[in-house]
Amino acid sequence: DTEAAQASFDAIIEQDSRIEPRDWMPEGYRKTLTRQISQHAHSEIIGMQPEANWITRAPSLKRKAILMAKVQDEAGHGLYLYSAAETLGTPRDVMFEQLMSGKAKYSSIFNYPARSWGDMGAIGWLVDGAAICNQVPLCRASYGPYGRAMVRICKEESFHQRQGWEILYELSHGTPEQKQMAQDSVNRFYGPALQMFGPPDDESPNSQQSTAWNIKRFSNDVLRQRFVDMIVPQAEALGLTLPDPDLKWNEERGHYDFGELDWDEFFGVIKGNGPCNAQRLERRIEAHENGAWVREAAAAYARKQAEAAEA
Ligand code: FAQ
Repeated sequence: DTEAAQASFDAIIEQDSRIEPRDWMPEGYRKTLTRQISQHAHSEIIGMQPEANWITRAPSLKRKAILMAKVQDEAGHGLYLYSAAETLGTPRDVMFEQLMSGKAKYSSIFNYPARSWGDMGAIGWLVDGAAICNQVPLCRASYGPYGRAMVRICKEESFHQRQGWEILYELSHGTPEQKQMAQDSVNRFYGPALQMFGPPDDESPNSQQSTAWNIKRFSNDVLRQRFVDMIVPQAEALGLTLPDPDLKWNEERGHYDFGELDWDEFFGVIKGNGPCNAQRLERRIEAHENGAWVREAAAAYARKQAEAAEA
């Protein structure tokens, strides 16, 4: 009965152990995980667009090969995460539909344009850097398939961050124009990257319950602070500055203080009004439609195989 099932679920959470797909779970737990994991999958898939935009314009064959590999990794992460989300009962088609109709959210960061090669560096360093800070604790999320997916994904994200850092390093040690390009990219991506961690804790409606269920391990603000503390010395090593006049070491707190972010901008972007929201969705729908023949062919092949096995 439900009471016994709930008690066993509570005990698993209490022991900080794992819930697996066949285990009983409260509807709210299933729902919030489906929401978070599918949003994460959508982010990976939409997140391919800003960088794919630069594959044909990479400055060398080697850079092109690296960037192509990174974008392919993102596709892999997306598919991996859709698989994890499907174990909770929502079919992939339904999740695709939610994305394409504009109902589902994906990370705010991917609604900003990638204007220069320097942006490939800033995306790798700051966006993948923020993604790692947020996702390493998710490796211990209570839902087994999600936690295990995160372990693999984080390994690849580390390579992504390193390649972004290296692009910026090269640029900032190049000509004055190249250094300026790197600085301009960091200036544009810094604020939006900090917003990837979500709204401030006192405006984060899901945090409390997700923390109680051992999905979230640290609050949005705690992880944002961890990220700022991590990137300040990295920016110094790059020879670049972070565009925040309030950024300052606070001896007492043992952390860097930083300025208030533009939350009106953030909420505007997640409502669909960012600079690239419409274009991102348009491209995704177009790609989905262009792929219809592949899905049809795969389904026909599977049907034939099944018929042959029966005969
Ligand atoms: N953008 O109550 P909370 C990547 C929504 S990394 C858009 O705090 P929660 C790698 C939130 O969904 C990026 N929406 O929510 C890559 C909620 O709305 P809802 C993806 C946001 O879930 C790099 C509402 O605001 N990473 O893709 C954002 O407890 C380079 C209230 O917020 C993940 O998804 C935002 N930034 O905490 C790929 C990580 N923040 O659903 C390509 C997994 C919040 O109630 C290139 N997700 N919202 O309608 C998480 O850790 C959490 O979901 C948070 C939000 C921390 C993002």
